[in-house]
Amino acid sequence: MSSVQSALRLLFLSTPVGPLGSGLGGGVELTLMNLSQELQRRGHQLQVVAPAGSVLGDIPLAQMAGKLQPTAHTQGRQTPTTLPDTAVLANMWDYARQVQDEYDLIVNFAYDWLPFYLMPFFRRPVAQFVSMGSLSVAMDAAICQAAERFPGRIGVYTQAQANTFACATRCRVLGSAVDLSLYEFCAQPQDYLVWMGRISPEKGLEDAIAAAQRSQKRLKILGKLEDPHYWEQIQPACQTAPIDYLGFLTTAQLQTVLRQGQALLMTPRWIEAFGNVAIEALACGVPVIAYQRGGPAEIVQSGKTGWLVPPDSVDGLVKAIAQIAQLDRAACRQQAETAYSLAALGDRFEQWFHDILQSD
Ligand code: HBI
Repeated sequence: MSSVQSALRLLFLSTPVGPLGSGLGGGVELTLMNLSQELQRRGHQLQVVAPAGSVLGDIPLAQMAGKLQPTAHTQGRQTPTTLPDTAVLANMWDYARQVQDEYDLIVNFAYDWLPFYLMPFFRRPVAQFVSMGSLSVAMDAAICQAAERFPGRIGVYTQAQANTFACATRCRVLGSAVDLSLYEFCAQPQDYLVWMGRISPEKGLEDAIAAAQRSQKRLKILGKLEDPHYWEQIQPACQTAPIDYLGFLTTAQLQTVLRQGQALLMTPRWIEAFGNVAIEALACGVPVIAYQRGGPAEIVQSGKTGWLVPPDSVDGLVKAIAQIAQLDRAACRQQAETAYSLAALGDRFEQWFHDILQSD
């Protein structure tokens, strides 16, 4: 049973950029799957509202029709808020308005303006889980106004992510987690490196390809091909580098590839809010070689469970790849079990929800 007094009735609203299970929602899909499973296991009642076509294990789902929302991470900082006609985001929140009295707490996981604007229009408290760092003036204003007006209601993955907002000190750092039972430790890796993530410019895949080529190591690439134009752009480098693109795999499939890797390369161009792929790797005993920026910089214990290198330095990646042998695969798994288990995540979110309901 949960550590808070009674079971909570929770309504979670997902990202409107794609159905759950499509990979378009990136790390938020994994967070929603893991958090929902753990809270349901603890006896809380919850329902997840998401675009039609979503799948989320055995978690009760309310699927909404409507046009998907343009992704915020590819727009510019001055981009005005947009809402397509028959927007799925609007339909999701109209549903939430109708059912709100059946729930104790509403939690938004969409990185969009509307859910923030609607907070004072709801009778039930709305909590905001912010899944990326600062991307636009409009969202920064929405997030910091909510932090001001509704203290304690803004949750984030990491302090590095919170620090990208003016209201950094008013954000609740909640971290992330993986279901460790889905990841099998591997002590003896094969001779290849791994890169995982949405294939989109902000993830810096071209640097991982360059580093693998200079290290003469095969690179296996996993993830949703989100930006075909960008993929075309980096193809020339791929012709000469030994790479395999394996597409967007389920967790069960991806961990069979990931666990046998010598290391995971993380090359974020932006402030990665967390970097769930880092804890997926650690859970398999795979060390993480990452640019020292954003979430991964708070996860990797450089010299022990991976290497942190100067941001955007391919030389730094190559140097770290040459020093993989110094890293301890058992320590990687141990770090995941200590800090990134579902139980640890469930405790952090339960406490956050309890604190919100206490102060409501
Ligand atoms: N863009 N507009 C919008 N809304 C989201 O919820 C959103 C997004 N871009 C990316 C994204 N969510 C997730 O992939 C990240 O939060 C992890």
